[in-house]
Amino acid sequence: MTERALPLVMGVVNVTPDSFSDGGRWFDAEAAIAHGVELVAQGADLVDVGGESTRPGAARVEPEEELRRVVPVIRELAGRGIRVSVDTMRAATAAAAVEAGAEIINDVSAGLADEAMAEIAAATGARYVAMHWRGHSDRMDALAEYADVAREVRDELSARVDALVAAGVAADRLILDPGLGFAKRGEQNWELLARLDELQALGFPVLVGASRKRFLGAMLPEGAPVEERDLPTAVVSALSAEAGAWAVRVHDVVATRRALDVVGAWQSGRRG
Ligand code: PMM
Repeated sequence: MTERALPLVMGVVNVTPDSFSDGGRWFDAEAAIAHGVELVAQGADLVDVGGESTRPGAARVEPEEELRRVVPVIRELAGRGIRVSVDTMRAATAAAAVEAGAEIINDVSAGLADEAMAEIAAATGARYVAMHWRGHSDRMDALAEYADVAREVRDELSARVDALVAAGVAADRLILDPGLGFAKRGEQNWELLARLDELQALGFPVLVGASRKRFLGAMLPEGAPVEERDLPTAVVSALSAEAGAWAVRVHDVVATRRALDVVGAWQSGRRG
């Protein structure tokens, strides 16, 4: 049995007033910074700072407002030695975030939302998460049509890799993400998770972002609070570890850390 490294835990810091998953509780630089520090204390390996909600149906945030939200938070967290990614689809925000200390650009559109992104990603030399995306949140539910979801997500991401590399992004800086919930219905998310190996076959690290998403809420009793999605999220983290994911992006770091501790103990049992 081969020993595999456990995935990194990426803790979510949303600096937004309208995120579905934490109700905008961290819409304030100081609160966001404190939350990022707390997530690291709980065992996050890096924190993902975003200033624009991508919840289904969400409207876009003005570029200046997005910058105003994320840059001070990133500067402070990175200044404290915390590894930071910036969750943005905008090249200008990505550039400012890297200048402020972010080491990863997490672009849920894989460069499709802003044609300047690939060039900026190349120029910064930052690592770059290319997530599978078909369109903005106000219309993504209508775009969830696939004959074979795992094959199409892999092929569409592979095309993005080609475009990014052609624009100068080094292949060894790339991380891929199946984009759970983005133009995907419940059963399509499960199929993508079950067939994660097909995405990994492209040869890049894979990030899994299932945390608190609708398809997990659908397993719970009607009206269950969003925090109840943290247990199913942690189980997805454990299974993602077994599937060889590079990182998991989660809101509740404690639960995922515990789940990964269990996976680690199980794996060490295999070694005897
Ligand atoms: N999901 C959300 C936001 N950013 N980034 C990546 N790479 N993968 C994801 O699945 C993803 C993401 C959804 O919004 P949230 O921040 O409210 O969870």
